[in-house]
Amino acid sequence: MLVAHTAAMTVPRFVQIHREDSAALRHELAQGLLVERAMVSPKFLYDALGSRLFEAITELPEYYPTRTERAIFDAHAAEMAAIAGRGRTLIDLGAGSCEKAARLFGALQPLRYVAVDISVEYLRQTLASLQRQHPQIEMVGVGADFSASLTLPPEVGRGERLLFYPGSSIGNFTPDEALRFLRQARAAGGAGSALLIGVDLVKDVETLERAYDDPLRVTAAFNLNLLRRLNALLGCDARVEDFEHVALFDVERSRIEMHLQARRALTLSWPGGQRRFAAGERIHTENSYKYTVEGFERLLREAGYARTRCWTDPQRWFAVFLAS
Ligand code: AVI
Repeated sequence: MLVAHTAAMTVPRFVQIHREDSAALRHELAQGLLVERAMVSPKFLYDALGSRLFEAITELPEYYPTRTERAIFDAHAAEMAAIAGRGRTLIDLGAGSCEKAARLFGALQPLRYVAVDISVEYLRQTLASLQRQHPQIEMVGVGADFSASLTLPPEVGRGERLLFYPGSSIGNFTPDEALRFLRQARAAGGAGSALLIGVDLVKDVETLERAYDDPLRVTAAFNLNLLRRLNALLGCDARVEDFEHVALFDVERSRIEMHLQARRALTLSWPGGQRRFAAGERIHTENSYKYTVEGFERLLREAGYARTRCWTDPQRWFAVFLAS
């Protein structure tokens, strides 16, 4: 009996609640290309190659968010855990390699770790090896697309929940979408839950633009890879060499915008459609909003979080909020 129980505790469980609908994806891509200001959702940046390129971006000296957030967690994890409470169910939204959450296991001592990512397949190997290192933590992998709506399956269990959303992924939503997401996170957490979230802050334009247009051109490759996805998913005939990567900070909207800009006049064609681009015309591929501490606190309050704590780095480049 004891053996069976131990075995059950050391094997992660998996549940896939998101199914890819390729017809819907094709429709979404075609619609985006046909509007006046062509756009493609940033979710299409993350195929296997795109995810690897993003991992490489996080190691660039110019891309300060990852290492700045890590330093904030390293310096303040014990205090965060003391406020959030130990022994919770830690729900990692967009877990990826699970590395960020795993670094907090020592401080937070979660009873259960729920890693949510769009593909459960991506989580299988990572969770299996993480489970071996932390046999005392019950682990669940959930394949879900929470960019549209955040609903958690019953496998998450009933314990008090700490939702974890690091990396300033909230910045890839518009402020309205961010507010909706924060409200949904509150509802998904339930009574007594808390949210630990990383947010990139407004800073000088040069630092911001270099972070999204690095001299090694890794971010350019990450952005241009979207054309390969257009070809694979939509049957489009885009040529990577016909476009260039553009990343600019819009001060008024407080966001980095990434675009793919046509180097010459060209036409993109796919089964059932086509779109002409003049030289210099762009496809908008991503927004990355930058907040002030006060602005994000306001958003948290509007979403219904009554108590917030915030930690930043000495330069105030990045902030981690604990909201309950
Ligand atoms: C995932 N997300 C928070 C990144 C960001 O900074 O907005 C994506 C990214 N795009 C270009 N570089 C990194």
